[in-house]
Amino acid sequence: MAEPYYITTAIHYPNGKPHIGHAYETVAADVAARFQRLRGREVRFQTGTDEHGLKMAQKARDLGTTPRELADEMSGHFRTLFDRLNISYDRFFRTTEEVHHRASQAIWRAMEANGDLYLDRYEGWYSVRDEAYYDESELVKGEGGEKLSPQGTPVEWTVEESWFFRLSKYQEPLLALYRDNPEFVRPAGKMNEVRSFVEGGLRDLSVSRTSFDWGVKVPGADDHVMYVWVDALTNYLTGLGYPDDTEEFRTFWPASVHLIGKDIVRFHAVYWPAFLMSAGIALPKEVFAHGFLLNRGQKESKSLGNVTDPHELADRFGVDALRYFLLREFTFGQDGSYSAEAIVNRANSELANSFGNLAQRVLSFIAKNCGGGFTPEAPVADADAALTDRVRQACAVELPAAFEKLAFAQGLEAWMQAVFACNAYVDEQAPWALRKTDPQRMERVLATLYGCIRDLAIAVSPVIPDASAKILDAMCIDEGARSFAALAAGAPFQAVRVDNPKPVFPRLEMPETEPA
Ligand code: ME8
Repeated sequence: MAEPYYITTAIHYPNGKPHIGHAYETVAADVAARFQRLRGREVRFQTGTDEHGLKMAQKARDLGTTPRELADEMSGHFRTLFDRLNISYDRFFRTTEEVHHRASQAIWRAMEANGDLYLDRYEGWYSVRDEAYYDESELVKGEGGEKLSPQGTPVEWTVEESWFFRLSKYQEPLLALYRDNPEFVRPAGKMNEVRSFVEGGLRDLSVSRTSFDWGVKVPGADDHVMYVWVDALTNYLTGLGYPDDTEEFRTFWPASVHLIGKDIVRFHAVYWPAFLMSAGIALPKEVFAHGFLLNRGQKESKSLGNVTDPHELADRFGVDALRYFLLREFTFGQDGSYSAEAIVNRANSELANSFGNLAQRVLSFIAKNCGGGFTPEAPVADADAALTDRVRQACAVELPAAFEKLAFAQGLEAWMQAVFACNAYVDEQAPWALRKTDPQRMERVLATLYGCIRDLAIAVSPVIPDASAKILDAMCIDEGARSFAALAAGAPFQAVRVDNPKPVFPRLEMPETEPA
C-alpha cells in the first residue's frame, strides 16, 4: 500500500481579497493532490486562512471594523475562489477556530516543558507587512534613506516584554537536518540560502507580543498573545487533530510537503522544524518554495493599479485554461510572468487546437460514422503499436515522474509531445479516406486513437479536471477506470464507445488592447 500523502499550502492572510499569487499556489497544490489520488494514494490536502497578528488588527482598525469581522468576510472570499477554481481541499482551515487555540497552546506548553521558552525584553526591528523580526544587519535603505526589511517593507523599532524561543540552541540540529536531508528544502537554491542563514548563527526568537491582543493567548501569561507565526505554522498539525492522538494525525503526519512561496522559506525551513524538534514532534518531509507570479513582469500592487481579480481571469478564460496555463507556462520553483495574451496563446494552441481538436475530430467521427461504437477486428499494425507505446510512455511514465517532483511544466511538455504524435498519426492514417477503401482498418486506427485519447485525458485530469471528465464521459469510460493503475495496466481496447461528444475547449479571443 502506497504511503499516505499530506500536502499543505501556506495559509493566506485574509487582510484583503485573494490575488493571483494565492490562486497559483493553491492550484499547484491541488494538482499535486489530485495527481496523488489518481496514483491511488490516500491524500489529505489542507489550505486556509491565517487570521491573527498585527497586520490583521491594523487593517481592521483602518477599515473601522473588528479583526474578526474582517477575517470572516475575507476568509469567505478565499474559500469562494478556491471552490470556483475546483480546488479539492479536504480541510479549509481558519486559525480563529477554537480547536486551533487549544492546539497552539499545546505546542507552546511542549516547547516550554523542554526548557525552550523564557521571558525577556525584545528590542529590535519588526515589519508588520511581513509579520517578521529582522536584524539590523539585514535591513536595506529605501529611496528616501529610510530603513526597510529585505523584502522592501517598512520596519518599526519595537520594545516590549516578550517570551523568547531558544532558536540558538537549534543551530546544530538544523544543520544536521539539512546535511542528512539535502532535499528538505527545494529547489536547491533555496536550500543553500537557508543553510547559509543558519550557518551565520541564530538568535533566540521573540514569540509573544503584549501591545495588542488579537491572537492566541500564551498559556499562563494572559497579557501576551503568541507571535502570529507560532500559531500560523501550527495549523498544519491542528488540521489533523493535534494535540489529540487522532487517526488523521497518525495517518498523515509528518506532512509530505509544505508548498509555500519563496518569501516565507525561513519560517518553514528554520523556525518550524526548530519548534517541532523542541516539542518532540516529527518533522515534515519537504518544504517546496515556488516562485512569484508577476503581471507582465511586474509585482501586482494597488499603487500600480495592476491588481487582477482571479475571478475575472476565470470568467474570461475558463477555469481549466487558467489552471493549465499556470502550471504549463513556467518552471515550478521559478518566477513567472503572465498576461492575457500569454494565457490565450497557450490555451488556444495546446488545449483548443491540439488536444481538444484531436479528441473532437476523432470522437465525433466515430459518433457520425460508426454508430457510436464498434469492436475493431483488423490486426494491430506497427504504426498503431508505436503510437500506443509512445503515448503510454508519456502518460504513465514521464508525466507521473515529473509531477512526483512537482515539475509540472516538464510533465505537461511530455504530455503535449504525445498529443502532437497523435495528431500526426491522424493525418498519416487519414481514417476519413479509409472509410471507403478499408473500413476494418479505419476501425483499428480509430480504436488506437481512442485508447490514446483515454490515456491523455486521464493523465492530464489533475490539471484540467472538468474538461478531462467531459471527454472521458463522452468516451463512456467508467469512473473506476480513470486512474494511473488503469493506464499502466495497458489493456488493449476491446470495444470503442462514444456518446454525444462535444468540444470542451472554446477558442479564446485574443484581447485587442490591454492596459499597459
Ligand atoms: O505569507 N506569486 O500569507 P500571504 C506567487 N500567512 N505566490 C505568492 C505571491 C505571488 N505574487 N504573493 C504571495 C503568508 N504569494 C502567511 C503564511 S503559512 C503558515 C503562513 C504566496 O497571504 C506566498 O508566498 O502573504 C505564500 O506562500 C502565500 O501566497 C500566502 O501569502
